Amino acid sequence: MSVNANEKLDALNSWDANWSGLRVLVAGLGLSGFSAADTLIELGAVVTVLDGRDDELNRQRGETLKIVGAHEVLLGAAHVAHLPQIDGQAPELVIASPGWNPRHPVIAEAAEAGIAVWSDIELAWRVQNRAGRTAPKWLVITGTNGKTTTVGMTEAILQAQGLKAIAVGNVGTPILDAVRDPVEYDVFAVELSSFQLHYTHSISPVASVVLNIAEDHVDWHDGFENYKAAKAKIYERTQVAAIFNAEEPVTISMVEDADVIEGCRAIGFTTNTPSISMVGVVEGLLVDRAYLDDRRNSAVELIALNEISEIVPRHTAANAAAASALTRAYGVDPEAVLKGLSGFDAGAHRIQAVARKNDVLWINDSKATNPHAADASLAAFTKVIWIAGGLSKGVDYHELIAKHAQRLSSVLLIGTDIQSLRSALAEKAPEVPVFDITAQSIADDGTAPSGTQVMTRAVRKAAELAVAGDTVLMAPAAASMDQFTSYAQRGNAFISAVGDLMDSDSSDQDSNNKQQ
Ligand code: UMA
Repeated sequence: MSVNANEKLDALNSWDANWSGLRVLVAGLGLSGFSAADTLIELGAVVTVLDGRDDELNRQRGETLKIVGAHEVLLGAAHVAHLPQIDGQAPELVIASPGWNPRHPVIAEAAEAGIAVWSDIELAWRVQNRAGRTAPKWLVITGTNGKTTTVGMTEAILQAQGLKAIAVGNVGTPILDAVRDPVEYDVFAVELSSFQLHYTHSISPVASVVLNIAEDHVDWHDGFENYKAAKAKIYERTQVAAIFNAEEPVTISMVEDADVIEGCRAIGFTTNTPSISMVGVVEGLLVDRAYLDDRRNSAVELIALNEISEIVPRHTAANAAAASALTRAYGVDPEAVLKGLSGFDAGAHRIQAVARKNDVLWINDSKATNPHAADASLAAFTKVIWIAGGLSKGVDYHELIAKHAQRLSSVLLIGTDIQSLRSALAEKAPEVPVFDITAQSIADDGTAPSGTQVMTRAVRKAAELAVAGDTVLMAPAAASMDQFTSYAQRGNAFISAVGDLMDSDSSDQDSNNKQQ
């Protein structure tokens, strides 16, 4: 990119800047792409939208964007082989949706040509500055697991303080929708994925946190080191508190290496007794030793963990500590932390107890889409029939299996991409019976089963195997997209199969009773 082009983009740091005529390619017509394109059209840019999928939904979205003034909408595989031109010239800016990795030909060609590639988050950071409005403050959250829970807790605490706050970003609400909302928000609780961070370059949050780091999305980033580097970007330019996980040294070094704003403090969170400048847990109480003057000698009590929920696994306590550290950095009162966390509902598909019968507990943890998340839920139970497998995203399972082999009664494999899981089980847990439920569900004529059919069969098999004291845990350690449309659909398939099982058990019982 020429110096002039750079200067032009540098000047585009508010809603009121001159975006008019800027040639922008928006890569992706999903949630974030649609929102970015719509915003840029409103700003007067010349917007071409590109998506490899030419389906009904994208055609509808494309039509809508054309009506509001998109320059061109390009749909289908043929269009994504190369960087398209806009009005016969190269784009001046590319907005990349999170699903587009840096090796995608369109993104790679843009980078090669020196064209800036931004996330929708970067665009939001710039355009939130607007004459007559006060830009919201940002509290930003990333990590391999727990992001969505933590961002929800953060939002709940901020709202309990009486602030206008909203959870945005990877959690599902595109941040640009909130920026353009007539509501003038005081604070954004922003969940950032490693993909979004990769394409984000200038945000300066009030407080930032990396909750934890484990192997995930290695395919997208082309390696674990790149994934970590993307996560670490969250700490750059933090103003008040760069928050690390005191139990994960890698997050400490990320804070140490970050170029923060002068005066920014390093604050820890932990599920153990907190040192000075940390939020942590003492005798079942979440306490703050960071945001008080006399932190050498005292601590502020925030909430008893059992007021958050009935079962508080370690990672939930960690998420609550992180959310407290973020919001206290913004200046919320301890009472708001108590009120926000005690009213918080973690939602479905996260270590969700679905049924308990004959001393067998059925748990849906469909949100466990990688080994790190599955590790947390396996650790919460002693004797487990484990339903696992899906789209593995190139991760390695040996460590996870070695750690939990003792607690596995049997493993029921679902998913189509289970080779790495299967070989880790053979090597690290050779005694544990493994059933390939997907293979068993193939029809006589060779037709592949649906995800729901596989899940139903897995649940029935688990019922056959379960004895008193077992937990049937559906925590796949893999993404769902090979057999389902989302982790939610996978979780719902499990819940409904367990529900059917419970119903059929009770009707069996009814007919037995009648016969007697
Ligand atoms: N596409 C292509 N070619 C590609 C990749 C994608 O044409 O190589 C197209 C797709 O056909 C799709 C469009 O690009 O129509 C956009 O897809 P996208 O996958 O980038 O998704 P969005 O709909 O914009 O949603 C994204 C996040 N998706 C991903 O990170 C994959 C959503 O997080 C997020 O909620 C949303 O932006 C709003 O910010 C989802 C997610 O799975 C929930 N996140 C991962 C996670 O949490 O682990 C990171």
